[in-house]
Amino acid sequence: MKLYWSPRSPFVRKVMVAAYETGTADAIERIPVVIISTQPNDALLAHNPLGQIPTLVTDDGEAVYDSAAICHYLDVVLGMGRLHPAAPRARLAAERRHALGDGLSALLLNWLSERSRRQADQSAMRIAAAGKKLPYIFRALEAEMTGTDPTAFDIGHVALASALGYLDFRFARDWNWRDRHPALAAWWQAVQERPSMRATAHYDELAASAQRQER
Ligand SMILES: N[C@@H](CCC(=O)N[C@@H](CS)C(=O)NCC(=O)O)C(=O)O
Repeated sequence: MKLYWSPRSPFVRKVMVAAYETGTADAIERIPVVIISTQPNDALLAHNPLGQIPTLVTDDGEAVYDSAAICHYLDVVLGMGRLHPAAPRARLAAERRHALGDGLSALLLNWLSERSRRQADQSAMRIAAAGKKLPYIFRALEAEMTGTDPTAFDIGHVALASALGYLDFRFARDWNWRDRHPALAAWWQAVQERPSMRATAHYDELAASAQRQER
């Protein structure tokens, strides 16, 4: 199967973490894509009308999107369903964590895109609105991780880890959350050691190639 992929996307990372956790990573051929929000990618649109990554194309030619559906496909259709608990309450808790992680990733992507615009075009109100939500999100995350089984790792944990990884990748200098959220910080420290997290670390291939050209 083929995955339209970028090393800079938190949603792609979530899918790749799920792939390593479910033992399906070796069956995935990664197709690198550079996403430019103002220029939808034609090759991607041929499979996904939303023009977004991650998009998976199965060996039968079926397109699967978005990241939640791809994780479900890898884990429940191809795998043993270990990331998607079957018990209703456990599943509900996992899906809420999943939503929180994906919501944080989306907020960070919007924030980065707003911040990347020319100063005169930036909306101070949008940036302030994102800033207002962050403490609420981190309070919820701290509550999630307080008194929890530190070894549990379901699809919600995959999404949370992907969002925190993206925060470290793009906003490490802007938002020091660790001191005020010790349970979350301890969880995050431990989770980064998982082989699935180590195998999927973000990098900016565009910045690296621009630096090489300058030399
Ligand atoms: N809900 C989607 C969000 C994916 C997403 O936002 N992908 C970004 C890159 S990280 C993208 O492709 N943006 C291009 C666009 O929206 O046109 C998912 O979970 O897969």
